[in-house]
Amino acid sequence: MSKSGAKDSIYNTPKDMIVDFVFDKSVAHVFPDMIRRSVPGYDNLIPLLGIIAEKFVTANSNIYDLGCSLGASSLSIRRRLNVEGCQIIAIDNAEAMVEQCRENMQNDEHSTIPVDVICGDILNCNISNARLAILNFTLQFIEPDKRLELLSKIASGMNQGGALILSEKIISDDIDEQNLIEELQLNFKSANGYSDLEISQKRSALDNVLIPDNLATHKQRLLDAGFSKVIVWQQCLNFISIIAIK
Ligand code: GEK
Repeated sequence: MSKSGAKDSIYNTPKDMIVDFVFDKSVAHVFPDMIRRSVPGYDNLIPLLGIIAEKFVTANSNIYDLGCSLGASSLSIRRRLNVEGCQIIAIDNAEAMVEQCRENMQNDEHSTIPVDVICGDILNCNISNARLAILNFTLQFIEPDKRLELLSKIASGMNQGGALILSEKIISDDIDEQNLIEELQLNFKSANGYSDLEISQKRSALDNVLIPDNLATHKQRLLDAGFSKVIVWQQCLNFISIIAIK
């Protein structure tokens, strides 16, 4: 994905002050490596998005990739899908991500499905004639009190029988479960070569930025937003992915 395939070493030296995490140029540069080494199950999940798309996308409909980063989800869908008249609308509000995402789409010769890569806030975008929407690890970065409104907008703009894929980091109310699963995720990061310093500095940077919900909150909010069926189709430690069907 990233042309360079660069290794994430953003937090490997001590920082005087940890500022809130932002999706800037330095993050875009190492993003594929960063997400793969931090999110258990990510490498398994991405190719399956194409398979899920085949099930839900019908001719002449829209597919939304919300918080697209470098376009991994869009590429997976685009490479798998063979349906007339569809288009993908990929949106991210980080300019550095959008720039690299556009380049990734241009370099992808596997599909003719058009992709419109837009730099913008998903809270302000229009959703219409959708058969598939993807929120792949993006809702967790949206202010909690705006999450229901966003999901309701997606459900309203979705055709009957269409689906939202929602992937998120989750927390558990059961303290033992939370501690165990979190420890295992940290071990996953260590096993992928992150030092204790990198793990703790990144964690502090994400503290106010990535705000996870528990699974029950996700399920109820999706139903409240207008989806009729909510199915967990992948869980890997504290990272889940849900299909919500309208
Ligand atoms: C993937 N989906 O590889 N509007 C638009 N974009 C936003 C907003 C917003 N309000 N808030 C955050 N973002 C991708 C991975 S990353 C997940 C998604 C992660 C964007 C932000 O700029 C970033 O690119 C993305 O959401 C989250 O499948 O870094 O853990």
